[in-house]
Amino acid sequence: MIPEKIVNLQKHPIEEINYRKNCKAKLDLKGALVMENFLTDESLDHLQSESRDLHHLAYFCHQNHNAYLLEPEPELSYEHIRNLEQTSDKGCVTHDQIPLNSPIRTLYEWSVFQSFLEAILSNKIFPYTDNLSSININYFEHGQQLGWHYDNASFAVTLMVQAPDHGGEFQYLEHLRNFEKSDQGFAKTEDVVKGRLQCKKLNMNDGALVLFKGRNSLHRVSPVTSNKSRILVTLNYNTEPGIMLSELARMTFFGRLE
Ligand SMILES: O=C(O)CCC(=O)C(=O)O
Ligand SMILES: [Fe+2]
Repeated sequence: MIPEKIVNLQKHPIEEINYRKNCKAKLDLKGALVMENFLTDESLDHLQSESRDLHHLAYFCHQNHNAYLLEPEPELSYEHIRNLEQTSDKGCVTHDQIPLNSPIRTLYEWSVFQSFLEAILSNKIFPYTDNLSSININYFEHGQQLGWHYDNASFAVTLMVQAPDHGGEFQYLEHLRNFEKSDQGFAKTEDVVKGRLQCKKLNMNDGALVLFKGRNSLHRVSPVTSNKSRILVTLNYNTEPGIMLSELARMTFFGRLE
């Protein structure tokens, strides 16, 4: 499929300078940008059947972590928000398992799409150099979730392939910590995790592209409560060339190194 047939360019003219400026302004203001109907019907159909076909290859992992995705701080108790354990479980299909003719590969590599991302993120972007990490298809089945966390990366790019019928909500609250200034934002982080501070919700339907700045925004995917699973592609880029995902992360999420 040629790239011009993958993206709904009538609705999202990602080549246009003014459209790019508009998207950048929204992302900078809100820390998140949901572009509904980013995919054409044709490429969404293709991607939905492809990801259902690949489901049997998914590696499912269950993981406990804290919101800061760091080793526990021994000076603090287990109940302290810095150490408090969150649960994540999901399945993952890796880049090397995605067919060469898949529209998500074409999109990921398309120079226009990359320059659109670079323009709105104000950064150069590069793929991972290991063969597993650049494009991942993630599956959240009934009861599965992603626990509260802050991202290590400064931005995330995702494509919603199949939204669940119930649960599996993307919940977040922005500017809760300041990573750059080493402010860990313990009090507000704890308030959100314990449900004392109301978080926001990002609605995303099948075919939506989502850009999210998750380094200082606490976020999670709540447990899926329908039998229809949540299927979401992450399009992973780095701001520097030549980066591999760490061996620990590859073993955790993919169950192998290559
Ligand atoms: O599944 C999502 O929508 C977000 C995933 C996420 O937050 C992450 O991979 O860090
Ligand atoms: Fe995240």
